[in-house]
Amino acid sequence: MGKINPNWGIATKAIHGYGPSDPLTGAVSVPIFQTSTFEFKNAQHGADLFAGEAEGYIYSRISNPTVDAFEKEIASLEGGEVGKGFASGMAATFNAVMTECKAGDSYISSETMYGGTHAMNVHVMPRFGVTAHEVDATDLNLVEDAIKKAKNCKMLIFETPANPTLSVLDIKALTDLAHQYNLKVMVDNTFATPILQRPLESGADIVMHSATKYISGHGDVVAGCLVSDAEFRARMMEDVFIDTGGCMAPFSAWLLLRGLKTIPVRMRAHCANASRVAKFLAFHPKIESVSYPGLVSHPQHELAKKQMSDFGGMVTFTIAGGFEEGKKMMDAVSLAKVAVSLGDCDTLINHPASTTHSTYSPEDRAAAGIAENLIRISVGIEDIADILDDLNQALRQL
Ligand code: LCS
Repeated sequence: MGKINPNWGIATKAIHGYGPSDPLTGAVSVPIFQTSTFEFKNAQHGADLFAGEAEGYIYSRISNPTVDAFEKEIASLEGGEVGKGFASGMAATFNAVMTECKAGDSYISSETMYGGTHAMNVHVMPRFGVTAHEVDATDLNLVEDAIKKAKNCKMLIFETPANPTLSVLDIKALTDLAHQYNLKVMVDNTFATPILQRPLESGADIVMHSATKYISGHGDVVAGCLVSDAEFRARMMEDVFIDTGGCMAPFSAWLLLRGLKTIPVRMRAHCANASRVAKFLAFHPKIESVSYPGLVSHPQHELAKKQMSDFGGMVTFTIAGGFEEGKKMMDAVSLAKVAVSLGDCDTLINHPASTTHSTYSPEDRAAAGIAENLIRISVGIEDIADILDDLNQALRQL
């Protein structure tokens, strides 16, 4: 009973992908193993566990049964061998890059990334002698030039759709290119989720999530994860993870398991609502431009159709009159909440240049295509009529 079947559909995996019920009690909801440490059978057992000669739990900074269940679940959804949970998305990205790169090495990053990832690239990594080269990854020639010029290049990292521009990158083409140069490829799949896009199926080596977002879905946890093969995970555990402490808390894992059970239905609702919001804004006279991968006007609409099963819950737009008008609109919404983060049931509205992407210099923001007057909406799963009414009344006040 409760055995994982790799042929299950994605909605079944979302509910049963962590495996059988708790063997001790039969609890159907995975118990929260809220413990820091695990009792050894005797002193020799402790020594054997530390020497890797016995399997079992030692200490929750290394592993924990609730976190294990989440890791199995996310690996099942992404179609990867193993998962690893982290305290946050940034901890996941940092662990992945530090596993591949040491002092003297470099990696290539798309220039359009979450502001924290950009800051890690340009502020944090140089402190460790690791260089990130940021490039426009919509252009494969630029990526190849950067790989050729980079010294001891080990990795390519990118997000698609990207935060916040929603530009879409070709996972298969970038992965094939990077593999010609023996680079590991990590795709930040936060915006798409495994429901809409599974990068490992296109050959990528590592998938990363800010699980804070759609994986949780309820805006109640900060967490991250990676899905990869077992070799990468073992190397990461040994070289970086265990001794730097970015572990996921058991309660976070439990919230994420709970969130994941509904991710297929939530994503369907997010996509349907976002598509309506994008079309509404596209025809509104006070709106200058709208970006949504589902619109035919989106520069990579055809690629998005090929690579994703739907277009996601994020929409960005600019208002005629610039950020001053944008501020007025953001202050006039009443259902949507002015907040960072995304992927919650609640609609959230945000100005990236002054918040999530304020880590970029104005020049870097311009290069990354992040307009100073761009506004980002994480479209929630409220009734679409109420979301549109709210945006409409806010735009009327301009
Ligand atoms: N990757 C993407 C695409 C993100 O959007 C974020 C966070 C991260 C990684 C980092 O994950 P965290 O450590 O926060 O779990 N994005 C945020 C945003 O757009 N607003 O607030 C956080």
